[in-house]
Amino acid sequence: MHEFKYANAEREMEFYGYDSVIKSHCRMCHGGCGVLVFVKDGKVAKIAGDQDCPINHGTLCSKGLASAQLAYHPDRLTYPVRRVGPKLSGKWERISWDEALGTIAARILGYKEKYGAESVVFGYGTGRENEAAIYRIANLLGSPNVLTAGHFCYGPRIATSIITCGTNPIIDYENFPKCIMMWGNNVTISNPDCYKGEPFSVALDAGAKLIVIDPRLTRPAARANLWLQLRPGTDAALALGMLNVIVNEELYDKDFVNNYTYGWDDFVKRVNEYPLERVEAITWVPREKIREAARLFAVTKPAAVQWGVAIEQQINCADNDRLLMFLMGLTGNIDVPGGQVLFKAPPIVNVGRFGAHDKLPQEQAAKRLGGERFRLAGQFAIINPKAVWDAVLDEEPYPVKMLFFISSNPVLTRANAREVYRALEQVDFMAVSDFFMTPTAELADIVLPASTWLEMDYIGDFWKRHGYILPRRKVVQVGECRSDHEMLNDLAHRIGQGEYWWDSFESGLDYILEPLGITWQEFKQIDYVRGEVKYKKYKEKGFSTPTRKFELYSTVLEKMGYDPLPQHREIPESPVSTPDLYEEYPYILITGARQPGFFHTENRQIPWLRELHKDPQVEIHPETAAKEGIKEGDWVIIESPRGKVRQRAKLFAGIDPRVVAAQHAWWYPERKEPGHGWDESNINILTDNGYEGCDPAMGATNVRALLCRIKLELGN
Ligand SMILES: Nc1nc2c(c(=O)[nH]1)N[C@H]1C(S)=C(S)[C@@H](COP(=O)(O)OP(=O)(O)OC[C@H]3O[C@@H](n4cnc5c(=O)[nH]c(N)nc54)[C@H](O)[C@@H]3O)O[C@H]1N2
Ligand SMILES: Nc1nc2c(c(=O)[nH]1)N[C@H]1C(S)=C(S)[C@@H](COP(=O)(O)OP(=O)(O)OC[C@H]3O[C@@H](n4cnc5c(=O)[nH]c(N)nc54)[C@H](O)[C@@H]3O)O[C@H]1N2
Ligand code: SF4
Ligand SMILES: [Mo]
Repeated sequence: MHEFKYANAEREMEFYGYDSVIKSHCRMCHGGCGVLVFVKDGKVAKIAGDQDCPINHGTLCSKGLASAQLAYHPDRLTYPVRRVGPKLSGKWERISWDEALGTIAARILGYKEKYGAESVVFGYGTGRENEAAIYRIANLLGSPNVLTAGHFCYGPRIATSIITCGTNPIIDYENFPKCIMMWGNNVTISNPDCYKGEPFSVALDAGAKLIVIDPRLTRPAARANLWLQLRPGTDAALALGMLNVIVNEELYDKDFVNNYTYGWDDFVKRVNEYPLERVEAITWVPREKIREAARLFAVTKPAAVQWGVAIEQQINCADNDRLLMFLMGLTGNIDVPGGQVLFKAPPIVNVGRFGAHDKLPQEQAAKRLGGERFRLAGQFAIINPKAVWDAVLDEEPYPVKMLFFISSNPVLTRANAREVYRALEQVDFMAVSDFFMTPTAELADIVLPASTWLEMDYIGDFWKRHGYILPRRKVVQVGECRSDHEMLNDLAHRIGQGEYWWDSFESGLDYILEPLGITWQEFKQIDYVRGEVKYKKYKEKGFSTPTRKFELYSTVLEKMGYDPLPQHREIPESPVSTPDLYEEYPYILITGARQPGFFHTENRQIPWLRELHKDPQVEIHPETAAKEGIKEGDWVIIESPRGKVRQRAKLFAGIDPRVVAAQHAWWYPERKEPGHGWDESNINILTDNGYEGCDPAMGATNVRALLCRIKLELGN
């Protein structure tokens, strides 16, 4: 048994009669928190935070604590099933893994033969740590089409940081930033990607100044030195305004600018197109506040930008990401202690190499759906979801015949949900791997039961950029559930990829660890491995970009035919771009701000977590509510030109009266009829996915700022 620091562990073991305690790493969200899992009679009895873990230092969130309620949920799928009868008939029969994977393999090979490998689309959800195996099977098959949330989540941060400075700059909380600018993010709730809320809170307690850029008064905004309540979707203009101040007041790091950047003069011309009067008019933020924020951020060292997904789910996605990197770079905060570090991963086979991207033939890569339109995305193997729905529904530019979703619920999480639903109803064959029979899984032909994090061995945080890898250790087995990696390893053998896979997936873990010189069994014995920590690496080698400089003027975007400098584009549906529509739909709708107990569509059936959020809620300013005759708790109809849904009013003075904020990903697993009310409160019924409204380089769909109207539901 491992040595562990947990004050009550031994007493609890004795008092409750636990049989064992196993160290592992949670993955109820993007994962990473160290846990101690107490086991009794072969079942998980309790989960506690591991104080030795450098990621969470013993803290856990509600989702991590409730993990066992997911693992042992009575509705959980514990064996493979095949649909009998038409879609939504609700009739399923139990089949063996052999039959399930045999059928899926035969379909894959059949479609490949008849329509080409590109007619088979794999899809995965966010950060479930199965992407390396999914890309591996797709690339070896010859399909360039892996559908993810990468067009509007995290993928843009990776793509834009690679073309700007070589990798994603991660905040060095260990060395205490003295100023944090939290931008379109709420890390203490979301704990996303490479970040957890705990080190952020510790940095604030240690005295860091805080600037928050958010249209809503979040908890961090309430304790911030400055809160900039911008008009949703105007982040690019705001960042350009701040950069204008930093440039014209000469608050930038001159050594960095002179020696390590590319395109300064052009960049200065561009920021001068954004004087603060113009920026104030676009963003609704008073110019004095913009100036104050720019100064505070630029003069306090070290400083860091805690950025989030809100800046990516917009038409200015890639430019927003680059602008925030410019704020980090020009103030001298890249690769310095307490700033934003280009961390090195431990020497392992990384996600990209494991994903076998080099095995995808060029002529197949050229067929990537949407790759010609969204060229930056295409280069990073990311596709826009609408391109998949079009290929299913209209067979344009070629037919897609099979969808295989492994940890994704696109009926609720992708824009224009009715179109998504139509595509899933119509596709020739669909397989899903999930924990539950979700509204997406219900449209499948075969559904496979997936293991939770408590039921698998894996290398946690293997895809992240913070420099750590952590062993996730299998604690229990539930039914016939299999991890996605084991399932794909088996499937790969059945479609002729055996030579690239392993007899058992444990050897796949050994393969990942090979460059480190250890095996999985050895890795399992240690707490974590961290890559070498070194600052200012660019001083020796430059940045890993075509010019070896920090690219303010992007030579990569220029080559792809895009504007090499960032700009503000007005969002497609707004008081400015569609004034007539604004008369009919007089509020700006933002969607998806995270809730602590849920992870997108997940956890609405988990008792402790549903207790935290019983119904979907839409935040409305009290003045707006009064104008519309809406009271706290009323059911409200929210409507956009695409459709309408219902959520409950939450009166909230921390939002601008011209803006409302609805929750995303709602369905009702407690309702037993097929569909589980998937279209009743699902905000993606309202969002649009038209190509014109997407970011031109990344194909990011705009789900953060659209127009809507609200009214009291009759019968309240
Ligand atoms: N309107 C609006 N829409 C949004 C957003 C928004 O802010 N607003 N946010 C978007 C963002 S950022 C993202 S990343 C996407 C997320 O979109 P998705 O990743 O599609 O999110 P989920 O709907 O949670 O889908 C995960 C499904 O996989 C299952 N699952 C969980 N873990 C595993 C596993 O290990 N293996 C398998 N096989 N199944 C598993 C869960 O039960 C669930 O049904 O949603 C996006 N949609
Ligand atoms: N509990 C929980 N945790 C999660 C998730 C979850 O569903 N539940 N999802 C995970 C995923 S996949 C992701 S991507 C992350 C996302 O996590 P974060 O990056 O923290 O993003 P959100 O909470 O979606 O939004 C952050 C803030 O952006 C604000 N915002 C909305 N529109 C705009 C805008 O136009 N500009 C600016 N500047 N701000 C705006 C919202 O008001 C909100 O407070 O969370 C991850 N963690
Ligand atoms: S933040 Fe994520 S990894 Fe940490 S306990 Fe919560 S769900 Fe688990
Ligand atoms: Mo995401």
